[in-house]
Amino acid sequence: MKIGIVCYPTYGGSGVVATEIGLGLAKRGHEVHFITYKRPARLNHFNTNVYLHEVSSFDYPLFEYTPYETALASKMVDVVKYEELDILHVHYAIPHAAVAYMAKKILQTHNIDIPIVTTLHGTDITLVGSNKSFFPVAEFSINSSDGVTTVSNQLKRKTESTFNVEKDIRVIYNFIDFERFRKTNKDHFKKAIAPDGEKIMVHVSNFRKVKRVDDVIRVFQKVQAQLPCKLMLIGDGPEREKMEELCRKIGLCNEIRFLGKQDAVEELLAVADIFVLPSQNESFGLAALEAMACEVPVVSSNIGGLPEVNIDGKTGYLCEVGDTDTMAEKVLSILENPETHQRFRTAAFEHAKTFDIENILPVYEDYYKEIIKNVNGKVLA
Ligand code: GMT
Repeated sequence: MKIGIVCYPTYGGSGVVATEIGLGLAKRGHEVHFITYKRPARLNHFNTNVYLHEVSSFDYPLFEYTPYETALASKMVDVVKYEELDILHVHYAIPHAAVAYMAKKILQTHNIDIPIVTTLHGTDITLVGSNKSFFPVAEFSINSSDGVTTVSNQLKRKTESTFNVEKDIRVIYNFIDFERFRKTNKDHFKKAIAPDGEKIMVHVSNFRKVKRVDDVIRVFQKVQAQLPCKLMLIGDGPEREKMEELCRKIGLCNEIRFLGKQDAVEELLAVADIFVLPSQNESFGLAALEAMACEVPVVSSNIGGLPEVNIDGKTGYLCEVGDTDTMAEKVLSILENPETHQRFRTAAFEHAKTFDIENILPVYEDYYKEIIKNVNGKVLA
C-alpha cells in the first residue's frame, strides 16, 4: 500500500503515535509518505520505504498569520497525485482533517478519490475541537472523513457526546514498539540521578496545564518526606518555568532534576521506580504505557482513557484528579515494600504487552483496506 501520514512533528502524543505507525508499516513493506512542517522527532534514520514531504512556509507582508492550511492542502494534493497514494491517514482533527477534506475535493477535480482516515487523539476533541472557535469545523471534518478512529473507548464516547457524529468510530488503541522499549539497564544513569540508592519517581509530558505537573511535585514532596527519593521531570512546555519556581519555593531543587526533551525516553524510564501522571484530561496516556513497558508502575488520575491503560491495584493506582495526598500514599504503598513493588512492576509489563505494536499494525492495515474498498472499490491484497 502507499500511505500518506499527516501529523504534528512534535514530541509526545499524536506525533509520536503517527510516526511509529508509519515506521511500523514501512517495516511491513508499505511505502509511507509523511507530510509535516518539520521532520518528526522519531524519524531519525534512513529507511528505504519512508519519504518525508515538508510543508514549506511562504512569508508575504500581507499575512499576519501564514496560511499554513492552504500550503498543507496543496502539499497533500501534490503528494497524493504524484506519489499515487492509496490512502491518507491524518492525525489530530484540527486542522488536519479539515485540510484533508479540502485536498480530497481538489483531487476529485483530477478524477482521484483519495480515502481519508482521521485519528482523534484527545485534546483535538476535549480542548480544541469543542472550543467555540473550532467546533463547526471539527464536527464537519469528522463527519467528512471516510474513516474515523479514536485511541480509547472513552475518547469515542466523548467524541459522540460532544458532536453530532454520523460516522461509526473505530477504537484502535495506542501501542508500544517493544523492540525499542526492551528494558535497558543503564546503571550509570541511575547513579547520576540517585547516587545514594534513592528511589526514582518520574514524569514525562509536554508541561501543559492539562498535565498538572505541579501535582507531580506536590506528590513528590510528600513522598520524599517519608522515603529517600529523587524526581526526574522529562519534557518541556509552557508550565516549565513555573514548575522550576515551585521547586525553588519548596526547597527541593537538589532532589528534582529537569531533563528537558529527550529522544531516548526508554533509557531513562528503565531506571525509574514509579511514574506519576496526575492529568486533568488524558484520552489514553501513552507516556504511562511507555513507563509500564519499562516495568514501571503508574500512579495516575482516574480520568479519560487512563483506566483502560492503568489497571487500579494491579499495574498501579488510579486516584481522583488533584488528590495528591492519596497519590502520595499509593506511591509509598508500592515503593516501601520490595515484594509489592516487584508485583506491580511485573503486572505493569504484562499489561503493556497487550498493547504490542505487532498486534495493532495489522488492525490499521485491515481498516485501511476496508475504507479504500468503501471509497473507490479498490481491493488491496
Ligand atoms: O497531551 C499530549 O500529550 C499531547 C496530545 C497530542 O495529541 O499530541 O496527546 C493526546 O494524544 C496521545 C496519543 O494518542 C494520548 O496518549 C494522550 O492521552 C492525549 N492527551 C490528552 O488527551 C490530554
